[in-house]
Amino acid sequence: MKSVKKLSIILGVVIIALLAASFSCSKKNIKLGLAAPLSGEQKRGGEDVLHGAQLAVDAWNAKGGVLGKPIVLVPADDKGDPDQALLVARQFTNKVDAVIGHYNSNCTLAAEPLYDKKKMLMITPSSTNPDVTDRGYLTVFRVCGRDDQQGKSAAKYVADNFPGAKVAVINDKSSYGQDLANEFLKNYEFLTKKQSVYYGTIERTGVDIPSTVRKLKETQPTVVYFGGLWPQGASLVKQMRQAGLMATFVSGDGCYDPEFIKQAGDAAEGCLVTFIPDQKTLPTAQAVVKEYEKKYGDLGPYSLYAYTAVTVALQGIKAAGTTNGVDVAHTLHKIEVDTPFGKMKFDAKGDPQQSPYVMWKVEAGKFVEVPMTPPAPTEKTEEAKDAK
Ligand code: ABU
Repeated sequence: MKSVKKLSIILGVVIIALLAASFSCSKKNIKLGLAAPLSGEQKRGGEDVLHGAQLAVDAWNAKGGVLGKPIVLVPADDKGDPDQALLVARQFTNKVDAVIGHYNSNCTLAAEPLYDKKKMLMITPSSTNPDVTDRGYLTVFRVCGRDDQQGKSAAKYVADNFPGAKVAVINDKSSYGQDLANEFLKNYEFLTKKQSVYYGTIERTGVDIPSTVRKLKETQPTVVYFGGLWPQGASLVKQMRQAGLMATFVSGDGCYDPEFIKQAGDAAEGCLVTFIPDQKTLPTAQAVVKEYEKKYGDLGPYSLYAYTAVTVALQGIKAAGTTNGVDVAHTLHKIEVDTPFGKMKFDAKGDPQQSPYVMWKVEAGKFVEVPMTPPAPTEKTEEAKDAK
């Protein structure tokens, strides 16, 4: 009797496995969901990643797809809103094989618990909030850097280049803006042993920017660090200048966008933002950049990252021989993927092992890369000098 029961359990397991295998074999194509703000004030950023992702899908399809099947990109507009992002995640569940996105950190953070529950592969091209991967979800990856890295780079730049500065810090209350501003401040205070003269927030609607500018004027900062995206960053610096506040405006990747310069106009001149070194000059990116520009025009800040996220997902699926999220995730932790940024390998959290940040400055209406100051000599170096 016992052995009959055992046999029926084994048979049941085999049938389920066969059904799952036949389902996966019967799928006509491999679907990648693409979640980004495709409408509203962040539409441009969303379209950048949509175009980058589509270009990568087209390149893979031209070579026969993956696992012998064509790849289809399924775009969904999360409007840059966490509630909408969760709805998109629900729509994607059991309908796509992996997710490229989300664009905003607050959207990624809202949606990723569901992807984790369903063990779906999710690769964000642009969400830089550390929690995205610090939460430890196996199937969650990102291909860009983190705000603890860029906040530290910005703090070092300000400490080195603006000695004796009076620093004010503003964030846009989003997971991205808040965390980036805090990372900047934490590192700035550590490096200079000085505190900020003002810490404030603004709404993403921008409704309270005038009152924030008034408060800033009262404290007369010489540097204003802003954690947030380009629409609010442009409004803030524009209104600061209109009010006669000439403090140097410093921000992060969220303001590294041609729209920031366009919307801020003359007020953008001299503004500083952290982002990666020039992507367009990377030898490994030349062919993709050329193809992108031919098809879609200027490369957006996160277009190449979206191309990379698709490449990583498909390379993982190919190497694992399956779309099963857990298997693909384990595979991605073992392999090295050829991307436009060069060979990409992931750490235990799902972050790329390398993601350098540099400072960019707006000069004559364009972002120009600023050489970062070389690291200060170590004590050992000083001793070595003394010994000579
Ligand atoms: N990294 C800036 C844009 C997206 C985000 O992290 O919210």
